[in-house]
Amino acid sequence: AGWLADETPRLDSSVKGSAFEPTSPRATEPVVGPERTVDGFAKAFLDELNFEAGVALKRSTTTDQYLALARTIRGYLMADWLRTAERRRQNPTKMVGYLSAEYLLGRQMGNSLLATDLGDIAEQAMTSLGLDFNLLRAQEIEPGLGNGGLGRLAACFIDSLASMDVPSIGYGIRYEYGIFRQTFEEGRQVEVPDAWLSLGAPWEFPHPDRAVQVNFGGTTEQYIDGDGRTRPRWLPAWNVQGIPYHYMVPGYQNGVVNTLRLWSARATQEFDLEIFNSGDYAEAVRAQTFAENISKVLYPEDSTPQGRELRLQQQYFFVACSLKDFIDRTLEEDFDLTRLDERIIFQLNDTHPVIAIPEMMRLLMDEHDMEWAAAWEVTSKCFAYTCHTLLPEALEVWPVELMTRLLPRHMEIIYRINEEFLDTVREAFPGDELRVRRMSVIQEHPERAVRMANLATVAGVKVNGVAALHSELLRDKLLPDFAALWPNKFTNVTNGVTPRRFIRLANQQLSTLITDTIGPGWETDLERLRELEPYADDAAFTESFRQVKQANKDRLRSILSQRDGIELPEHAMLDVMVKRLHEYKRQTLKLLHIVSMYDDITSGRVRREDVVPRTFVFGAKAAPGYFMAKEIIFLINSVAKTIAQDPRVTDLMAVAFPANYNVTLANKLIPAADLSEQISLAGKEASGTGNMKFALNGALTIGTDDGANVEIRELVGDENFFLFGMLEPEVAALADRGYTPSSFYESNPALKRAIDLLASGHFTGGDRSLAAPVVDDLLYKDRFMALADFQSYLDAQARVDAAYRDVDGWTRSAVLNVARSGFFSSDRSMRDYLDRIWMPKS
Ligand code: GLG
Repeated sequence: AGWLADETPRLDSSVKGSAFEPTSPRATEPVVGPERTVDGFAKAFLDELNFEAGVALKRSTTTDQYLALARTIRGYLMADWLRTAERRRQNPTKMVGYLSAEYLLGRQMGNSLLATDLGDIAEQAMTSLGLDFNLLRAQEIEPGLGNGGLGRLAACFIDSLASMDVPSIGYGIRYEYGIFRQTFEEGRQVEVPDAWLSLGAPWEFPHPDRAVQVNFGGTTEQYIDGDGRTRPRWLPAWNVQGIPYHYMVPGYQNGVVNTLRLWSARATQEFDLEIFNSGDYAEAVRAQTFAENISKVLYPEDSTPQGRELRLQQQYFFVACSLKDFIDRTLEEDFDLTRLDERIIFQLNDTHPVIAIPEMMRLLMDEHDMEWAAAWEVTSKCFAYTCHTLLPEALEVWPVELMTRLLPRHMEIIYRINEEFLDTVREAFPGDELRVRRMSVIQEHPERAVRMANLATVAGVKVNGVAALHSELLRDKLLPDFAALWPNKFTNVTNGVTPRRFIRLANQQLSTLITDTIGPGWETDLERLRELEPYADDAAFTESFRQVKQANKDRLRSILSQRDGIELPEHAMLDVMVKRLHEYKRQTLKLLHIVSMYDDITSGRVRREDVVPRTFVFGAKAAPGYFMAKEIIFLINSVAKTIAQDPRVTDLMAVAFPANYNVTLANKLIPAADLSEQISLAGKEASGTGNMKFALNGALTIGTDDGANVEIRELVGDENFFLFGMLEPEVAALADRGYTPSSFYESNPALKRAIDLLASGHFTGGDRSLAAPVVDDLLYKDRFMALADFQSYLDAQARVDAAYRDVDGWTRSAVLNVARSGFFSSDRSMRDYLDRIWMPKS
């Protein structure tokens, strides 16, 4: 028996080519998926359950069934995945490498069913087996590998890239714990770990055989190489392994499946073995835990930097894995690295992956023998940087001390990049040492530290902001010195959202109405929504449109009742503010409006019959260490509870704050909303993307002149948008004059009443101290000028009420919001990135 002799394991550590390179000599296997029929699906499902999981249907749990269903669906994507990879390998062209520390993916099943157009077949197959399809779908725990807008944007972008068949790969981190699950205890946020992998992970493909080693610490030294040249080298002190986990990124019904490659950290075997052989088993296990900590948990910080050593380890870890993966495994063998920019452009999603720049220099010089000048020449063509903020305190800086300790070789490279860069500055602006200091990649005060945004701007081909206003302020206020030196480096790409997940999946009824009205195809050509404009005055269409909105509201009421035990009134305007809890976003301004409305009703200042009934919905997580944000959550919950228990108002207002706002809940909430709250202080919200989702689902926006609100208003028209508040230059002028919130409090009776009522303890069981942190901050600090915008906000809310009373007028505006928001498809964003940054024509 010859096969008995062939048992010696052959270790193959030289895996070459991208993920699915067949190791057999057969270059292409004919890949066929399971049959696209109800019976074929049911059979594939039973095969998964019986032969992969080893469970009989009648003994199976809901979890077994969910896992088998997920694996069945992914089976249908597999052939397309293999084919896409093969096609790209056969015809290597320039690729996009999206480097992002966050991907807020949301549930995978619905999206996969939509991409494969298997929804009906899958549902019927489950029914034929006596299973509840929707119950199974509800089992999925969404991968919450991101905090908010930045992570969700990355997820929308990879969806668009696949739907547009752009050769691309997403690189990131497979956090074992994603964004925490939020619960409330006595109205206060309590964080629970998000063990999203605990019941199995049917959407991922681990490849431990393709591990990559990542080094840390130690020192550098000079040595003489074979050609007698003095060269630097890194003598690292410790290392870990990065294990790639692959996720399918299906395009929308186009046979394309791209890859998202997320890295998980593991202790290296040598490390392990050495200690193990010394007899210290406990120490070996400890070392493993230490290594695996790197990808253990997502930092739950949003729009604030987290200057922790582990965070820098995470950043370098995933970036080092990704660059190595691309150069050693994805690129053709022996490709001339001086032409690397012909094969890849890495987009840096915020400063989190910026350490990739010195890492690329290190790889090219220390591992591929390139000289500095050649390495810099090509490195400075391979990266582009997207900035997502305007708050200067949110830009990452890493202490030189930490950087030197963790990545000594990179620190050397950064110094040299900076030296040469500062020479350029001195040449362009002779004698201007102040400017040199401002632009330096290294800051000197309050401690020596590396400014990651400066590094990205120096090395990047382009720097972009995420909405027109933001890109302008980024260029003129945040990085004006760089803009003076390199005016052409700066560009804008306004954010977008995927219409597949946020219209087709989230709002099936609206999607059907749209398709019935303008025909199919708008999901990948969203400007076609314009064709709805004439129907804004069509009685039959607007009636259907209203019915869709009402159905979405009814669905939401039943979800909130089941999910959170929140009972909402049947007929009321649904006024929604969902986003991370942040002072600049001004949830407190919304709260002041609610308290003011409550006060007007209870004090008899307005007649009950003049009140437009409203349901206010909040959804927001606060960073666990963000004291004020957590106090604001507590106060919102306190106000919600008091209002719910006050019979004087319960028929006119309700406040709901369902816990754990996430992508899954967003998909239920947004389609139901009448009014979208986008009320940040002008100049502070870089873009916002929730604002786009609401407009596309037929909510009207009440908003400041900030971020992408500006472009939404321009497109939908002033008369279909409720604008309020100071403009950015007015904000800047007020800040310069010196802002004193108490003067607004003293001079505005309505504002004074609202704040006094909040402060009185009325909403906090008579305990004034419980409201004090928020109230005192508003009165004496109010960094984001909520009080200055209060009156303007109230006036706009009065306009909202008046508009809502005119049912036809409101519907008309809502339809026009949908029809005119096609610009906000992330497909358009991707086209802009391609044209302006990744593959410019000129
Ligand atoms: C940021 C900004 C948002 C922006 C998002 C995506 O705060 O305004 O829409 O990125 O660009 N940190 C974020 O979530």
